[in-house]
Amino acid sequence: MQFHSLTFIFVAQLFDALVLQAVSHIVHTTHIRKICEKRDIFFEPFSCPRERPAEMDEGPITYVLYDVNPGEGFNLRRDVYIRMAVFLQFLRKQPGYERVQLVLPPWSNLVHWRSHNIEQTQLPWSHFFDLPSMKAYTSVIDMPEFLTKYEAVHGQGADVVLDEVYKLKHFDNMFENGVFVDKFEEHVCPKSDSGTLPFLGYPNFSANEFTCLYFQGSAMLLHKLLETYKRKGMAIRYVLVLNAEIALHDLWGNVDYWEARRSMRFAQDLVEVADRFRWEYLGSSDEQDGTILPAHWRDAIVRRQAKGGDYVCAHLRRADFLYGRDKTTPTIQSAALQIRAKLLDLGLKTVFIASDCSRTEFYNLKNYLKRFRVVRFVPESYEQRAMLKDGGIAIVDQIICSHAHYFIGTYESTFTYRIYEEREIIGFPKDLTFNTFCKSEKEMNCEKNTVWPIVYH
Ligand SMILES: Nc1nc2c(ncn2[C@@H]2O[C@H](COP(=O)(O)OP(=O)(O)O)[C@@H](O)[C@H]2O)c(=O)[nH]1
Ligand SMILES: [Mg+2]
Repeated sequence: MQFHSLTFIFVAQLFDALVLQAVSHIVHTTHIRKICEKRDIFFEPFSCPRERPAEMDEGPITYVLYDVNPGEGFNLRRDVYIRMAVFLQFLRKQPGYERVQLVLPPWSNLVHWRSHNIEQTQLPWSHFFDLPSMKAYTSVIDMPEFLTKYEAVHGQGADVVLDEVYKLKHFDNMFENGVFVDKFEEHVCPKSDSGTLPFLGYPNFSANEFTCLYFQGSAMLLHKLLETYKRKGMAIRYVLVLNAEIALHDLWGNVDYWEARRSMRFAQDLVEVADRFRWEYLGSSDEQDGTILPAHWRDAIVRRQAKGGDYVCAHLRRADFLYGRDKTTPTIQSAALQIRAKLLDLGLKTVFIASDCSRTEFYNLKNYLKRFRVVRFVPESYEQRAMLKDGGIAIVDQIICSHAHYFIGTYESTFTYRIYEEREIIGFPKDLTFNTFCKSEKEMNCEKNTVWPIVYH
């Protein structure tokens, strides 16, 4: 009798254990994603595919991802990064955000990238920039690094589920009662803004909450936005801001701006290609030109003694500028005449042309400048083009222009503005940098680009 009841208890317990295991398995397999995503403290230890990293116990982490209007070019995107980086530096000092990380949006088939026979999708920032240098300014991570971190918590190959996505849009009336006040306001999302779009170009990204907002103000207003929608007890929070270009600079051109800007050094591979070209075709090197920079951007000091290589650089923006900005963009002939006048004035014989012009336009330009050397960077092989990509070729152009003795750029081109900044960082006298083409060589007093000189602490 006793033996039987013991057997019964044992069988019953075994049965219970099996049922429990089966149930927990069902919970495990069917709710694994949901539970892990919600980071439920009770279920997490036995439902999440990997152990919770120890670093998560040090306080909540917010990942701020962002993207820019798809039509925007490379150099405006660089400017949006500065707004976000300066904002992040501020945010890191706010309670609860000490461990915030900014995630860089990959570069994908930008409208101006016209080489269709090379692969240029989802390029990380490290392809163009020196990430360790950028990290020395603020907590910024490239997308591949983010994906690795995400998988470490949610399991290998896990789809990325963002907690919140905010799509920003301008208010219809920005100056209500004649004043511009910082504010944001929810509105009903138009059908085209549905949350199912591939975020950042990744089909496996989705969102728990998708909110459409009218937004006006500086990037600092994003702090209020994060606070407004914050939920209690989130160990990790994934937020994506779409159309981040709507958020403005807090103060454009102040010390914070320039610190973030100085940290954006170019990737070493690109610098090497540009340096080799400078040496071989322009006889220019940092030693000769007085353009050596300290190894770390933080060690730079105010200087304006850079001499530059013995050439003029002209950034001649064509393509869409010929339509959108035809009133301020010169013809090839007029640009040639303006370059010629400057070469004669400076007693120089060589001009380096950075341009998105066609081959015919370049041929014509050369014809107008027959007595001078007209040089342009073209990748030496298909392999080099495929390695650099269109974005890398543009950066090589920018580096070469940044080292010229004299620079002249295109009115209202952000490509030109980024070269101005680079030359300010290198330390050229202002008059060798802040020059702008006029529509015609006859009106030398045309409207010029704004001068934003560098400032240091
Ligand atoms: N390689 C090269 N590409 C250029 C040059 N100028 C413009 N582009 C291309 O055209 C794009 C222009 O867009 P963006 O960067 O927004 O500058 P913006 O439109 O001039 O303000 C660049 O990103 C390049 O892809 C140039 O001098 N050299
Ligand atoms: Mg543009």
